[in-house]
Amino acid sequence: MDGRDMEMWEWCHEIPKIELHAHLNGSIRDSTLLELAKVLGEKGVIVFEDVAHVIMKNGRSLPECFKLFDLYHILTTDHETVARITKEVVEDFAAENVVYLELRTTPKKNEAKGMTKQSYMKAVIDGLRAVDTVDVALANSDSSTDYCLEPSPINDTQGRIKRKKIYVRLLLSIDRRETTASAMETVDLAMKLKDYGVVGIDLSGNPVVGECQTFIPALKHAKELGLPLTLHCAEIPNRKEVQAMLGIHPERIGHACFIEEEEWRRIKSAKIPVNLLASFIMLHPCSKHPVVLCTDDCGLFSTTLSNEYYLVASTFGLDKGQMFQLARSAIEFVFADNGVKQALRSIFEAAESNAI
Ligand code: 6MZ
Repeated sequence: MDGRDMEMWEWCHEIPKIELHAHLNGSIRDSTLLELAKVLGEKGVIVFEDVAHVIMKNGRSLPECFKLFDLYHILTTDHETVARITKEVVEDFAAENVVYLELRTTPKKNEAKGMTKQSYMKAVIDGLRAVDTVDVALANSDSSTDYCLEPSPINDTQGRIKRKKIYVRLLLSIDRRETTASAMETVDLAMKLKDYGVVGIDLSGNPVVGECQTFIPALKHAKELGLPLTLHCAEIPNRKEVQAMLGIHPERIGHACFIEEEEWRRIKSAKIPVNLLASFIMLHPCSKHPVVLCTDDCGLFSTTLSNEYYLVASTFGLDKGQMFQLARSAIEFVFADNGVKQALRSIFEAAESNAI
């Protein structure tokens, strides 16, 4: 990287950013995964050496990613670990100046560990409460049970009070492997947890698995309850499914790698925002269609949101003004309420004169 590239890389780190597509278990630090694998290796549950080199590998195919998720889920089966990874993931995003994070995760049942979907989510919320390197603004600001966790301030090296603040909202994911009943349970749980910052439903999982008629009823149920939807759409070619998904009018879609001309017309005329990673960018980031840059799985893909911004800036030759506008435009597509949107507008406004 030459000096100019380095300056742009640092600038991408410094500007405020909004992350709308991050999977909890895909965002775990490698160091944490290795530590968890070591413990399970010592207990004889896994062979540490086999797992360590899989964790550290770079450049994975999509099927390899889904094999790896099965491993991650073995490493993160208990409530304490779920709380720990949540805390770390939020702290990592805040450290690179993400000011609003919509973190998605699949509520999991694990009878052997006494885990229900609800207790899994309680562990996630406990993890958010345990964050101590930044202030976390949780829950909807207009809700009666709103709380903003503001631990006592810390000092920087010059003794000035300096704390970052991050707004965090949660999306509950339905895994494509689930039954309709299990998917319905997730939607009902999301409604129950609205006061704890749950703002919508995601559909994700291995795109070669599952049939849309299994999960469409649960997605429609979410719609009827007023929960916004963000769907993994067209990660592989599947025209029938793309049409069924567009038929339920999702608020956002992710990936959109294999979309036919006619479906693009529908997506564009309905102005459905698309979440993209730099390496899978299917639309020009400055096209009129709403695009939001995201990491998806920053642990799995060994990336950061700042890095995705840098890659887009260098690939498309965008200047700071265009990149800042790209970052700011994501405000309009967050699932949080207007109070949060307004707060985010102020954050970007305050940062603009320094940034450009
Ligand atoms: C589809 C993905 C995904 O929910 O256990 N997930 N689903 N496409 C992707 N692109 C690579 N990346 C992650 O986080 C991990 C789960 O998120 C979904 C998968 O279902 C994976 O098991 P949670 O926190």
